[in-house]
Amino acid sequence: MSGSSVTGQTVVITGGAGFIGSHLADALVETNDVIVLDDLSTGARENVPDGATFVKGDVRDPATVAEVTDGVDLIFHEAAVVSVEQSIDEPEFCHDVNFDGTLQILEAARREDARVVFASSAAIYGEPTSLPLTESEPVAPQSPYGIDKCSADQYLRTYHDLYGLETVALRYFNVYGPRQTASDYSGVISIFREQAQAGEPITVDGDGTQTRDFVHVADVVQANLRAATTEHVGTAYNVGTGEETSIRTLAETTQRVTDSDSPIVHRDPRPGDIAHSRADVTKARQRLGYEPSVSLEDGLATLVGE
Ligand code: NAD
Ligand code: UD2
Repeated sequence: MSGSSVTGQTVVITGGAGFIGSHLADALVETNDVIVLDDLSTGARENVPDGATFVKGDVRDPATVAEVTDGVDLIFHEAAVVSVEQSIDEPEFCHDVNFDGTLQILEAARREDARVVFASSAAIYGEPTSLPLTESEPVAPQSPYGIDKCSADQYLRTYHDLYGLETVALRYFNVYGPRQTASDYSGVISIFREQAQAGEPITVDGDGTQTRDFVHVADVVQANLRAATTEHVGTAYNVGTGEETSIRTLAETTQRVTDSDSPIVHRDPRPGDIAHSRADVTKARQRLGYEPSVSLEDGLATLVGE
């Protein structure tokens, strides 16, 4: 995994049994003391690499967080309820986890003087006013999920400005890769791949002209490793590729890469869906040395046979 090296650290990865967190654990476990805190609500124990210490627990619980972060140098905070739809159905529960849970982590980091690298989201921008999206794009989250990510993202900067805590928020665009579970709520790439490999119709919402910036999990890990050692802290960085792909093109590419006979069918558009999304990654490139390295075609190939 490219990116500046993190070695000899005591590292906590919340959500480390999940899709992104477990790839982060894989990248760190050989050269660091890695502790994974996860309640296994959507993560899987088998995702956690051998050599990591696994603690089943909740980021909302102060005693658990205090125990797990005792003596920690670096915290990657990935744990969250990631479903936008679930945040709309259960805003209070998702606020508890995604906002209050993050505050627990920030308070623990303040006690331990540990760096926090936080999984923020392009969801904080809502419908872009211009593309590509820079970090100075006005925030306008459209879901409780986006609001909680936006608030937490701002808290990281404030904890740096008020207490001198080393914090970095990484605003992930649409992440895909091995171990992303396909469910009604998961990313479109995992859903299309599962449909194509099962020979089921590939379901495009609306006319499929809507676009997203799909970033492979290997590049998200790269960004996290660079954020862990950068001197440019107390700020946020977009993590994407700078390329946008239409959902219709994604469906056709998935069909081809999986050599599937699945037909592509169009459904009703998703209410409130964002029309276009594409990251400007200049700030991460210049300050972190981040360089997206996995093309969508190559990235999709890593999923075939998963
Ligand atoms: P995921 O669901 O695989 O990972 C989340 C992990 O957090 C799971 O292992 C889950 O069990 C754990 N978790 C949830 N609630 C918890 C709690 N209360 N206490 C402890 N652990 C808890 O999803 P992911 O895609 O790997 O997301 C990781 C992070 O990246 C999340 O913060 C998500 O909001 C953010 N993110 C993801 C994307 C994407 O496209 N996947 C985009 C933007 C931001
Ligand atoms: C949301 C979050 C993002 C991240 C992501 C999880 C926002 C603005 N963004 O992104 O932060 O958490 O979810 O991956 O909240 N689609 C289809 N057919 C399907 C499924 C989806 O056409 O079977 C379309 C969907 O209508 C949308 C696009 O694919 O236009 C992307 O949907 P998504 O759920 O993968 O991710 P998105 O962009 O809503």
